[in-house]
Amino acid sequence: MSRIILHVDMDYFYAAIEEREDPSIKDRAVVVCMYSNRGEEGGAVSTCNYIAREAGIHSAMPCRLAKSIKPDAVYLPVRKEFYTEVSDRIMEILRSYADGDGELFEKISIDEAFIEITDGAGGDFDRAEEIAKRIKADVKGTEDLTCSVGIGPNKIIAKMASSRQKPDGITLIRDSEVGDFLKEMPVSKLWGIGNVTEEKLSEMGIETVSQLAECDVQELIEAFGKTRGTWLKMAASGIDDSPVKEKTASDQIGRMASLIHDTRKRDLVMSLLDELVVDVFGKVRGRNVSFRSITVTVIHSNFRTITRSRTLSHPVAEKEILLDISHQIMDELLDSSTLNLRRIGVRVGSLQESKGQKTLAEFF
Ligand code: DCP
Ligand code: MG
Ligand code: MG
Repeated sequence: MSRIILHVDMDYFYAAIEEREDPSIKDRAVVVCMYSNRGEEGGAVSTCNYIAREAGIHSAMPCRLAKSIKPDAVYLPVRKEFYTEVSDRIMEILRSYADGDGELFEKISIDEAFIEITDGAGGDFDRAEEIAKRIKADVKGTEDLTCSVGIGPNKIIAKMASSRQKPDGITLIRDSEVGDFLKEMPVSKLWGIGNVTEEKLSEMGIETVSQLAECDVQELIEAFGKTRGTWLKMAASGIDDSPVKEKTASDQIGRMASLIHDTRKRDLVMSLLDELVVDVFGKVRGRNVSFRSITVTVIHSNFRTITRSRTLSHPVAEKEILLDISHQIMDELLDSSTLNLRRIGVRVGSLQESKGQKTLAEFF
């Protein structure tokens, strides 16, 4: 059975958040600028909305140039912390759809992530498309932002598919369609190929992905070394076995689980929460780390996801604290809505190695 992987990328992310915060600018060109320490003159465009893109403005362009092209656009400074908060909430929503209780999830930048849904979709690409629609509706309903989704049998294909129809699109590439999808693509479009590789391939007479796929692997290995050469051949052939796995997973330990049936009965919810806490704490112990943040997630019967976190003043590794704070947060979450819960999760983050520190109990 083919894997099914989604890649989600938010549309004109920073500028879309600014539009949402101030709807009066929605019909105008909006440009978000990263000003350097040289002030407004030295800045570069972080991103812009699609109206500004039609005028020729794009990321990394000097702001001064953008202003000369379109003096009547709205220019706003980057508010990275604010966008990060929005991103964190979106990532929680996306994670809640991933197989393995949210384990098969990989955030790759502030506005994009891979979600494996092979099991969730029962291996069926049509069902995967329905899930993609639900995710888009969920993100739109919760954060009032749109995203584009690529669906494919592996990460490379999913990633390239998501940029096919932007904004607000879904692009589905089945296993059997991978060859056609890649065929006439220039090598520069293959995810993972940068300018240097592109130039080197061009010198070898390779311009398209299909040319690369047909190239003798030995020739690629001679030019790029074993690992990279083999990877190029595989990627161009649409083969990518790399797992969906959080790179920063080392900084978080969490678990999610479904309630036996949708409910908001406190004792049922808390007893599942306790099981999850015990499990998470076991892993904390196993890795000999302390944590500084605690996050509880609930997914309501209508699939709406809500997340709340607490950051402690210093790292701890105490089960009682984890239990206590998880309960507090869960009580708040139960209070905040009358809907039944479908799934719940608990996660600790901001991990630090416990350097031989012992808890009080271990001294006796
Ligand atoms: N970003 C940045 N500087 C860049 C590229 C991006 O600061 N050179 C920031 C701003 C973007 C965010 O990262 O909003 C996400 O990058 P994307 O490449 O996904 O671009 P957008 O989401 O803005 O647009 P698109 O709709 O094309 O995805
Ligand atoms: Mg984006
Ligand atoms: Mg992106």
